[in-house]
Amino acid sequence: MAKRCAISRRNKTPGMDQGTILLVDMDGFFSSIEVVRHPELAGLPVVVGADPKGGAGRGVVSTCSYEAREYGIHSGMPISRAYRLCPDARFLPVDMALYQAVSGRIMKILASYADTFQRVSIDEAFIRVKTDDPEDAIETAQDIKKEILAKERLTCSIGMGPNKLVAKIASDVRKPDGLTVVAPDEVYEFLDPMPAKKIPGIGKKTGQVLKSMGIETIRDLRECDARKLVLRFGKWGYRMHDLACGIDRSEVKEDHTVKSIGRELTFEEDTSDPGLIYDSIDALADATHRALSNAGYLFRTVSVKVRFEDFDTRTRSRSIGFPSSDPELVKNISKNLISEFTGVAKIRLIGIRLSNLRMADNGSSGATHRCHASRAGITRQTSIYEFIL
Ligand code: TTP
Ligand code: MG
Ligand code: MG
Repeated sequence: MAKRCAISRRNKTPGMDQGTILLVDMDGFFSSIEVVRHPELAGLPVVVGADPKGGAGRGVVSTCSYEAREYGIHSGMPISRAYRLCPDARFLPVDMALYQAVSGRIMKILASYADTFQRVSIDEAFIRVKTDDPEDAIETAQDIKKEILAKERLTCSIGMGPNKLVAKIASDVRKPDGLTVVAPDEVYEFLDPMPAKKIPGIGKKTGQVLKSMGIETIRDLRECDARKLVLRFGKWGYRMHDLACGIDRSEVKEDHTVKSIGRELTFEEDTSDPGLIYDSIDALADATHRALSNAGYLFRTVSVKVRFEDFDTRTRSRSIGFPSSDPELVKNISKNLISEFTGVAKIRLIGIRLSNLRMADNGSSGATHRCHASRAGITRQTSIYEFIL
């Protein structure tokens, strides 16, 4: 239910003059859609992802219902582990076409409420609302929830704040079906007690460095001398400090540009067989390039990702000086990049991602290439589309 913080228009903080920003994120998106399709699953643990094969399955959990989360299951977890945690859960395969169709309808609803609108991912968008009255913005958030529930029978959680950073963090505070409102003069009170890693961009590594500097909470970070952070992290130190102060000047941009297109696969068994690895790179390069062509883009950067048997995950990237649509380049660069990792340890998963994308002039980057991704030895392929934030 809505957390109604007292609203006030006093003490506007720098960087907070953008009106009111909402971040809407659907609850348990893929699994909630499956429950709408199979109403008999309501209230049960539902896991969407790879086939668990009675506990021997490989690949990962895409997402799961909140009932399944009570067993400790979460996105990205190996499906075999999810099976061990709750063998009685209903395990369903990913039906991306359905989720994309539902997402498209939801985005249309969200855009209809927005002064400016920015889709961030398949189930998430920023909305800037054109009102100076916080009560109006709260009413808008409640109307959005009602309309999505009435039309799609799905719930979402909404964070509302003076900028994107605060709205994003607020959206995650109460899930599912939450509404968290942070007024401009409540930003410190809201952010201060949170762990520093709640700030987007502060991951495990940065978190560890901050910890070694005695910084654990956002308040610690805010109260730290920005110069100290700059000495340690360069320009990112300034930005980090701003964010800890709740200052985020990035705008809600009407931008549907695809930022990168990727494909990855998990081997049926961990492997160090160079033949299988290089054949799989060919198949992935074909599949990724085909998705790029269909979406009408050219690429400049190729990245590969490798996950070893112990789950240690590495990435390598190379950029070329011109936008290209050449599938042979994708293959050659990928093979070159992956060669560093073959013969090191057994590999569990590999992936290719194309980024630094440009629209092809004619809206298409050329021929469609065959995808051999369903060949033996490969259990599962997933697609990753990112949108510019
Ligand atoms: P999220 O919004 O991160 O998660 P969610 O909607 O399932 O659950 P929450 O209520 O916590 O928001 O991701 C949206 C969808 O993206 C999710 O339903 C499935 C997909 N996804 C993956 O396939 N793999 C992943 O690792 C993650 C994080 C999400
Ligand atoms: Mg979600
Ligand atoms: Mg999301």
